Amino acid sequence: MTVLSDESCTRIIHSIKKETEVTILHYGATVISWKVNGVEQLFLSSASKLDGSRAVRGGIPLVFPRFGPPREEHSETVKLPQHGFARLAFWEVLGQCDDHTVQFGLGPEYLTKDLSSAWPYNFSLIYTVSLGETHLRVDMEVRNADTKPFEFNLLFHTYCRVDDVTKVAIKGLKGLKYIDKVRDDTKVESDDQLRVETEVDRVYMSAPSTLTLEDNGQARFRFCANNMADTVVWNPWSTKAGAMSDFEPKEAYKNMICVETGYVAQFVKLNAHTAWKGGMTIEALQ
Ligand code: TA6
Repeated sequence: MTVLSDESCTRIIHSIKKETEVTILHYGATVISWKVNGVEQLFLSSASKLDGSRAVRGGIPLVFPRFGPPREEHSETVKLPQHGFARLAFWEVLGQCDDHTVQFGLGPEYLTKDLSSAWPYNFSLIYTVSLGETHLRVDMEVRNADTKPFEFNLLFHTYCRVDDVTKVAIKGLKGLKYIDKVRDDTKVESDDQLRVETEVDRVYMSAPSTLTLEDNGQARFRFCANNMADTVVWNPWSTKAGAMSDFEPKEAYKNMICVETGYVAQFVKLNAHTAWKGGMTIEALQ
């Protein structure tokens, strides 16, 4: 493997598997590209800002310490912006752990004053990105270095690239309770496979550790979660994609679907001077 870093990005390039590499933008520690055999696996909007002026629209933005918009009922995180601050900060490159793994770090000292005062805890995040022949593994360690407990959500907000979202089937969700954010309702999934024919924004709770995504009848991705509780599935469809200034080309909602592994329906409570770890592996099956 080769690891190349400049001021803005780190790239891990596979030494044997041709044209297989991952690129991580230091802003947000956002994976912005993952190629297997030269084929891009992730969606990245062509209008996405990569200069640190706003969160990246695509790749794998990191959601921490809260998921979704601020809510009055959770006073600890009510002052934070939507999806928290992890995707809005410049992370430190901690270095290479082995020849295919790089670690990034974030603590309060890397946040703007506004963000650190909105969530005034002493914490550190260690984010590990590891490239395999056909898989990408991401792991997060959350350390509470404070004298009091804190609560957090964490989510790998993964924008998968697909040929045709109307031909996608996500398997493994049957029987799970989910929050339907489009209909503002809670239901139980009755179908063997989730198909996307309109806007979808759902939080599946207590999701199994393995899910698969088929594209046009072919197995395309396998997601394996480690110590994560929930899976979010999101496609904005035409109207919402049209309303997002950083979503381009507008028709590209047909070529993406977010399958997001995380801990979002509940907060993880982390006691003082303890740590928590969770992660996800995505395997490209074609
Ligand atoms: O993970 C799904 C979601 O929470 C949706 O509700 C949707 O709005 C999306 O994330 C994108 O959020 P963003 O803040 O990146 O525009």
